[in-house]
Amino acid sequence: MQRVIIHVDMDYFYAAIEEREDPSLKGKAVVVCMFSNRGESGGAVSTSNYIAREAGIRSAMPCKLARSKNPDAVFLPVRKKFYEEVSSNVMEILRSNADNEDAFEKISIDEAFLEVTESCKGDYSIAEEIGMRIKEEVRSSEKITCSVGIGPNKLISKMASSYKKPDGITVIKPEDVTDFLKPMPVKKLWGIGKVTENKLSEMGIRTVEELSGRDVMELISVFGKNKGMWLKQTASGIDENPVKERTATDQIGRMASLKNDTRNEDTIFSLLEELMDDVINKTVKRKVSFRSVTVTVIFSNFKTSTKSRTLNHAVNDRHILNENAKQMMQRFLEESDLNFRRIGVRVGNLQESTGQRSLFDF
Ligand code: DCP
Ligand code: MG
Ligand code: MG
Repeated sequence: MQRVIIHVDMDYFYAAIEEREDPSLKGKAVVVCMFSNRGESGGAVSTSNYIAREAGIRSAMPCKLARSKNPDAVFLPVRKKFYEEVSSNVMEILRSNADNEDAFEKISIDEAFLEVTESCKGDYSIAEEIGMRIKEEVRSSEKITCSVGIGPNKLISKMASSYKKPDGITVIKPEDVTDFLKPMPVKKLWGIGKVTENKLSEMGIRTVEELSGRDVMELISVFGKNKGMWLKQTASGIDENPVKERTATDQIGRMASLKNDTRNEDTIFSLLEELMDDVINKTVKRKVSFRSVTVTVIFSNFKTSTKSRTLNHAVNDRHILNENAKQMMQRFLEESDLNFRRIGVRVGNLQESTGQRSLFDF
């Protein structure tokens, strides 16, 4: 049987929760800001409600800039812990609408995939009823809205949920996939970033239809085998990835702001040490080894960049973490002349360290 997948994304999630908590915000522009440890002058926009978006306020924009775009907007600090509680309530509702416990995949604090192939027996009108029911359950339980996308795979359902927002529902049956994708600019394809968009544009490709019409060999010659094949498939609306739980606990990480924007190596590396100590202590406490190391830098202009390495095998070793994270951080320093604002390190692909010893044990 052809799969039927639902993707749900909450509408202006953090700001919607704030509106719910304070009815006096209704009708006003609301901006939720991640203030840095330097107080209200720093910080970036986490999200804003749709009234604020009319003034051009967007996620990741400096709060200062947002304020200049709409001085009357209400600015509120992020309350992440609280949003996480709301998120887990929502996720429980979504999970309970999936075919079974395992047919569920949370992909961020406000969105998830669920497979409903069996519940709807491949019938899209039943799938739509499930989608409507989810919206109703979320609304009555949490007093916030979400947008729902339904399609034959994750790619299509994900793109469908953002097609009509807020409070939308979009159903794309297998026979409608091509028409749905055709006119879209390639950057709307899930997984295509700025760099790929620019490369495609240089090749004269702007729409998904133009991309799907290109010969796969041509795409491979520009992007390499994996990416080339992926582009061709994605433009054709094909995505065979299963809906599968990726527990949030598959990673352990820490992030922190530098006291001032800086490129001073001592300052940066000493904060990195602190973060790595924390991370390694958590892995020890949880008795896990890791196979990947990721370093993130947020630059003074709020641009965010990450580097990752996969190790040959899982380890729990402070020195290996140190060495890899430092090398990646060094690369960041070499590649950019911007000041660093915030840095982070995390380990992933965690495995239980079953009695296996590492340098760290000695
Ligand atoms: N978020 C953040 N910083 C970003 C992007 C998002 O802190 N740069 C947080 C705030 C959002 C939440 O994640 O509320 C979910 O992100 P979405 O991209 O789903 O955006 P929203 O839910 O806010 O709005 P939309 O209605 O467009 O989904
Ligand atoms: Mg959202
Ligand atoms: Mg989202």
